Amino acid sequence: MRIILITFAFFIGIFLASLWPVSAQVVKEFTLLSGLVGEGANIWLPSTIIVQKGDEIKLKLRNVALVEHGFSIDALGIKEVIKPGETKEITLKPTSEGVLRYYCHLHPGHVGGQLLVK
Ligand SMILES: [Cu+2]
Repeated sequence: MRIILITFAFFIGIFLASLWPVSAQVVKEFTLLSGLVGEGANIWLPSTIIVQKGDEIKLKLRNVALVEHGFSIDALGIKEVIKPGETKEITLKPTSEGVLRYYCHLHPGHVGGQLLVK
């Protein structure tokens, strides 16, 4: 009887271990909007995003304006153009701490923001 219980417990343990995730890949997702605020000022919102270095990050860049806008992060070599009404997804993984500026490379007056990597 004792050997049956030990064998049963062994197989239950193997079954439970198979349910445990080997590596939980966490992707942090943010949606950024480009549009008009106030009297014709273009802006990327939110203006600050805070992440941890090494995080897998997905940015959904959504242009709700009537003209195309750019999205650039020079430090990561990112340079995208998003058409009106379009949502573009990019993924990145900052490997060092710092403040990475993001901005629209098409319009100098377009207010950008910063990606804070802690
Ligand atoms: Cu722009």
